[in-house]
Amino acid sequence: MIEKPPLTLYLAAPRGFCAGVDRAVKIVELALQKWGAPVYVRHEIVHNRFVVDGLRDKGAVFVDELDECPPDRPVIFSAHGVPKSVPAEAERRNMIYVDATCPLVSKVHVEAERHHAEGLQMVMIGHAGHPEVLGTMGQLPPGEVILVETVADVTAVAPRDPQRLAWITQTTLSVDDTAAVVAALQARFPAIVGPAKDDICYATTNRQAAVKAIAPVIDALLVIGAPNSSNSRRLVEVGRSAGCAHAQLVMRAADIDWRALSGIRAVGVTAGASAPEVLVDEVVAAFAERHDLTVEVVETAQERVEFKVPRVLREPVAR
Ligand code: 0JX
Ligand code: SF4
Repeated sequence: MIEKPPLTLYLAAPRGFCAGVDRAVKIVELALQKWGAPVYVRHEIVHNRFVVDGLRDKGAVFVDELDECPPDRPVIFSAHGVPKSVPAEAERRNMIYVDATCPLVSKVHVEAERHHAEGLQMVMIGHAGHPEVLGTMGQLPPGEVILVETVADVTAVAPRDPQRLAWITQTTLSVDDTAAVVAALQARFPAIVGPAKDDICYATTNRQAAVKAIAPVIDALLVIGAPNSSNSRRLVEVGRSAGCAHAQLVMRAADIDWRALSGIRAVGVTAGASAPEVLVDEVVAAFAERHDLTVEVVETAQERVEFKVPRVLREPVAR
């Protein structure tokens, strides 16, 4: 029998589902129980094909825009948030809708509205075209929020009044890259106001810290997550910046580039906030097939955050 090469697999903790994702998935499941299929969902409820396919099998129908939904079926808005125009349109069409926006994204929406009410224009740090950015910027009239992605973008910011400015962020950014953009904004606009640190959520922060903790001892990092998942992609970048040159984003075990991993002695595994634990199990099992595997869990924080589902889904089904 050929001996399997030894490998230590460092499993980052926390990893995978955050409280906002957990709630969003539950909302779709409860809506299907309450109203039956089909229930429409505007945008992928979270950025994970495995989760989306599972809900589709139960009767969810995923659409890009509200006008693809019939007015007589319930519609759910994804965890990433929506511009104000979306619930407004659902109300105009008399639709039943449930907003699965993560409460930590909604908190940024409220913060943006508060700055606006005080007459401040905003700079949002985020990724152009991402649904959360479209949703947050869409809380306010056009021109009220200026988007910057990088330190270099700060040079081009041309506010109405540099004395009346605030900054906000997307919740899933790189903690370190964001700190650099904030510093550039503060240097250019000393009067700018903002949150105590940033708007990056606890889950994003914790998952990045866990990757930093394992990066020095691993030869390669696998991040389980989708290519359109912002927080998952940031984990790959964080791994690389923390010294792990080989970092792969994989949707599941079948995507692993085994050739790139040949000869390694230690691998790190983590999962983005939208990746279910079953895909982590699958990846660990794939390593166990090829290696004499030792699994070490490296826990850098414990998470006890939970969010309630909206009241309409906590009420008993009318018979
Ligand atoms: O692309 P994101 O990281 O914002 O979304 P994803 O992967 O669906 O993660 C969970 C939802 C996060 C909202 O903040
Ligand atoms: Fe909410 Fe953070 Fe999860 Fe996004 S990543 S859904 S902001 S907890």
